[in-house]
Amino acid sequence: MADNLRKPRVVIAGAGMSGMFMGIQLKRAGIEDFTIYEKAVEVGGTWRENTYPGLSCDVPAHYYSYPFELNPDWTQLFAKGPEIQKYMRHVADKYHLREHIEFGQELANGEHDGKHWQLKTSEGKTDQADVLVTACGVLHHPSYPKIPGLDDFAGTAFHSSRWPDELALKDKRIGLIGTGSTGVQIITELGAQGHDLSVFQRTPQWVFPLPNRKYHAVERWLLRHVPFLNKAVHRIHEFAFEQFFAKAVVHEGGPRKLITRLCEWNLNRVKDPELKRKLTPPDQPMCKRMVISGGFYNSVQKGNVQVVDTAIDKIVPEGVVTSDGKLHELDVLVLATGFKAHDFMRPMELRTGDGKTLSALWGERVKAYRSVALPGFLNLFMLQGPKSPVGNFSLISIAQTQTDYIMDCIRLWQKGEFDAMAPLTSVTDRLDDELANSMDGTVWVTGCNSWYLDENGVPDTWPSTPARFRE
Ligand code: N01
Repeated sequence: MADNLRKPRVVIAGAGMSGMFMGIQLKRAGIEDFTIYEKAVEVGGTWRENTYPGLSCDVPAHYYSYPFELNPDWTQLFAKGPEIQKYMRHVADKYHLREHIEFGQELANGEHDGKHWQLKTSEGKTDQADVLVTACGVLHHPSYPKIPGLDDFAGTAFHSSRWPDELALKDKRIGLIGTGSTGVQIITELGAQGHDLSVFQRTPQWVFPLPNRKYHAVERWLLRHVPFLNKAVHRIHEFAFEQFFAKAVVHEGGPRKLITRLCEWNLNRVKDPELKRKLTPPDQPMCKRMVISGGFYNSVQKGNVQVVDTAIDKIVPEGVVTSDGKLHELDVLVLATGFKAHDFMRPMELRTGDGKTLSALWGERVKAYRSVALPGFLNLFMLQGPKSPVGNFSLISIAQTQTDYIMDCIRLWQKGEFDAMAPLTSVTDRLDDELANSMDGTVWVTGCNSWYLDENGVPDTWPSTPARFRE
């Protein structure tokens, strides 16, 4: 780093995929004065926290990879959770991130005093920073269903992201609430293993039939040894994803029609008309987050899986009672009921020098300047913030675009071109309104309830192409 450049002190909240990306970007720019505060005792975020059976990524592994650390050894098209977590730990080690991470410290609050961020963790540690970057993830606050009697259940009940270590399932009667991506992954795995499983489904979802192909040893050898092949495969996956899924969600047209036909074809593989009726969604494919699974319909057609589409009335110590009065006796109850997707870095409390708080700013609705910054909050940047393209493309490529943008800002700070920056309220509001008013034609507003929608029913997503987002 040139000697005449200022040296920033940067604090990052969260050592998941995005926080690690930010740390590596800083190191690549020669900035070593940074700390990542991580509430847990290991890196990986989502991939550390979720350990349920069947956990895998719904983005192809060769695309869900850091572009500077492509992995020729992915074993499957959609990598399983433990394999991704191993990759995250490898990246943290290889890029010497651990020496910058304070584990077991959750950043709880911060105030900008006009010059610096004054920060405090829940554990009482204090710190100071020129730049604060929040990288707390999108889907990390479990959403618990409000069902009467849930606390009275005498068996073991837990949220899908809190799967108990060494839970024995043999000969247990298992119930599962929720049929989003998580529920479908668990059902597919437990169903295939022959467990006695009752699935409590409120709304059926479309399932895109992409089998999770295993890579042959020869393919992995070629990726390891043929120059540039790994990079080419990454680019091909990126291209395919961006031209197909990313376009289909924001424009009506060929890709959306093709995806719809493939989902319908997949559903037609269900032979029993009553089961097919239960599994037929009332909305368009991709209005909710597309579930990708090659094995779900096989699992639910096995005799050990029962799909219950009668509404849940209450939970009693013995199990789940549905509105027809039937008691479904259970030993284990899995709540695959999703996440509070619009909390972002909250409950962290951030405060501007003139006393404005994050809770007040986001009181009516969450908003951000171009997904990364907030009016009044000097030198604060967010990764995966409001209106990030979480419905359009891989979170790693979003993190790449956002960390590039933040690094551009930090470079200007280093050159002394500003001391503190924040977007204007008027510009933030105008851009946010423009995005909110550009959702016509996207699939997210075609009539369904999903975690993409904010508390006002507006998609908290990016209504255009990846290229436009980067631009
Ligand atoms: O959560 P969801 P998820 N009574 O919100 C049901 C990502 N992910 O954890 O549709 C009964 O999608 C609810 O029913 P309904 C992926 O982006 C990524 O499955 O609201 N049911 C729905 O069926 C995904 O989209 C990977 O009517 C209740 C389900 O619970 C996101 O995580 C792997 C209920 C919630 O579905 C979230 O998926 C897995 C109630 N009271 C997941 N409350 C990766 O690849 C809720 N439901 C990274």
